[in-house]
Amino acid sequence: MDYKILKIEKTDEIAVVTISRPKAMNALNTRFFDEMDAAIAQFKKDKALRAIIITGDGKAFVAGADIAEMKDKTAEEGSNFSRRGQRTFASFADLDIAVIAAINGFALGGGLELAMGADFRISSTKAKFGQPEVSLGLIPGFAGTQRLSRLVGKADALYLLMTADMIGAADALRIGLVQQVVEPEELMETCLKIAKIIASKGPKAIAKVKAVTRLGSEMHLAQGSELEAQEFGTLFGEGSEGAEGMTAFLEKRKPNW
Ligand code: CO8
Repeated sequence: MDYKILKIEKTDEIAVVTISRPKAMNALNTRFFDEMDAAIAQFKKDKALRAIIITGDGKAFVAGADIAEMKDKTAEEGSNFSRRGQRTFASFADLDIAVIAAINGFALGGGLELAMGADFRISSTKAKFGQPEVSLGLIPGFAGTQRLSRLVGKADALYLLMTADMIGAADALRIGLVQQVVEPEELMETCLKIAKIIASKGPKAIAKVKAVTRLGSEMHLAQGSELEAQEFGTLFGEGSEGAEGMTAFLEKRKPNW
């Protein structure tokens, strides 16, 4: 695909995806979702890829869905656009490699929903977070009502969803919405460092720890624990990743995945 909004730079095992429509604060339009679907399909085929960092160009990470494009939708079109976005963000979240959001600026509405699809979020001190949809007479449509309460708990989620308050990076860290806050000039370096750490681990183990954690968090504890036991077992046996990792430890060498 000829990308017009996404800039994709791949170095070794890491892809950096920059959303670049800075004049519209990187607002998410239909073209963005087309490009994102194509990029996800490309990432799924790339067996060398170990991590993706998603960020925004300019002042914003993403300032939400494109209000100008959305304004004249009918009820049915609104629901369809919502489902479309949810599907794209779900397939992004479900990638079996690390997905890191590098939040450089405003992460509002659909932008915060995109960031919440990542495995975790690293924020610049300059970033601002919010779900301002009620100010527009709307509610989040890209699974924000669901992901936010799962990430930060119901009360903090409802506070953000009902007040449309825009919070800074320190408050986002306090409620667990982001995992680290760094100076703007250190943002990409920090994310690349984390991505490289993850890339050095067993790729199957990374895929499984992500899947079991994500799936298990929607299950009863006993069910999730059984899922863990089953997946734990798949990493053992001759030629397995676990066998190589444990042998390498005992032989005091780096594992050869
Ligand atoms: N959509 C379209 N254009 C936008 C958006 C957006 N979300 N955000 C900013 N822009 C545009 C502005 O219109 C402006 O364009 P222009 O220069 O042509 O006038 C340009 O970007 C720069 O913006 P500002 O001049 O406003 O810049 P400021 O620095 O003063 O303010 C803000 C930055 C605070 C980010 C401000 O632009 C703002 O509040 N933006 C809107 C934030 C918002 O309400 N986001 C939620 C959108 S709704 C949503 O995301 C729902 C998701 C689910 C959809 C479900 C499908 C149905």
